[in-house]
Amino acid sequence: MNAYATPSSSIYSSRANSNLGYAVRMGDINGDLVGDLVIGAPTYVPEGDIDTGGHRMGCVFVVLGTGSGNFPSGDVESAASTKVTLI
Ligand SMILES: [Ca+2]
Repeated sequence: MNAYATPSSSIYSSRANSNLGYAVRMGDINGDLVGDLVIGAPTYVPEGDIDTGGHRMGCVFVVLGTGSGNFPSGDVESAASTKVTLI
């Protein structure tokens, strides 16, 4: 048995120091009976916004699960269906 199975999905942030995955919860956000992910990135600074270093904004991303039981892979900016910026 392989203790390190290959993941079916991989989600990352191309934004430096975003701390994507600091908090992760799963639930059915859109009511389609398929599990979805809510992923926190407490120090995420959206593109175009100024990174002041000591006072980062943060974001919460919602990534919807697919009917096959997987999640989209790639940068969270494109994988997420919804992004909420915290200020
Ligand atoms: Ca769902």
